Amino acid sequence: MKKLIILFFATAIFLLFAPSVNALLTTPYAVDANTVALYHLDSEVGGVTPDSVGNHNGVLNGNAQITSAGKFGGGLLLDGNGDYVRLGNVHQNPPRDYSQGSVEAWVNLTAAPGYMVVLGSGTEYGSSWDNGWFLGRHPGFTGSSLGFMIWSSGYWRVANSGITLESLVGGWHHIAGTWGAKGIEVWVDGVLMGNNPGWTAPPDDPNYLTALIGTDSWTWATPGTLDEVRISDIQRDFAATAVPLPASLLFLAPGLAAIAGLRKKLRA
Ligand SMILES: [Ca+2]
Ligand SMILES: [Ca+2]
Repeated sequence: MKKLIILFFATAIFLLFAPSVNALLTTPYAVDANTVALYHLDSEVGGVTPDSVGNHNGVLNGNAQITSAGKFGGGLLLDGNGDYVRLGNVHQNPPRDYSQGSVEAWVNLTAAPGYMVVLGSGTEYGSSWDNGWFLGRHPGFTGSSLGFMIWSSGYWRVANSGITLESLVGGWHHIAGTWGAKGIEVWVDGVLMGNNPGWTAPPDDPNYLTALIGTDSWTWATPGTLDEVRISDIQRDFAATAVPLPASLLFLAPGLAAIAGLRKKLRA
């Protein structure tokens, strides 16, 4: 009987504390109070793809097209040469908090160019001057890795993930960058891969000309499919959300213990 009781508690404790499953989102985001702009990239009409917030619809350029093969429903297919979506300044009209922020996307890369931007902001496409945020690879600042950087006090302030773009090719990955009180952060697949906690100031210019999906002002294009692009005015925490075990499993604990006890009795 004593062993049975021990077994019962051991089983119950195991089930209570069994490692919970970590998972990134499995359904598209909904707009919340901190969503500045959100693109499901499921549709376009006349070359315009909707912003779920409703203020900054994206304009497809080059050969950019909506494909059915996104992460969640449709996605944005880019050939890596002149393809992008222009958003305008998503922090104006109406004005949004620029003191902190997050930018993120799901990416399924087909290649890893030396210079590549998934999400960027600054001057116009082709104007060769970025001065907002930069989620991608810049060999001069992020080496061979994916990095996130902001143009702040007249220079790039960087968080480097240490993950090469090459290692991200050929599968879906969630990538994100944030700025604000926690410093600059870069996230990959729900893990904080690099940060710069000492730099808490925002990018310099809230009146940047435009944000771009899939490239930047230098035309450093991303080849592949993008989905679920979101820009927020808080520093989001992208740590993969713990999924609690279903309650039904906990109810199994006494049953498992009873079965174990019964077997013991039968053997006796
Ligand atoms: Ca989608
Ligand atoms: Ca093209």
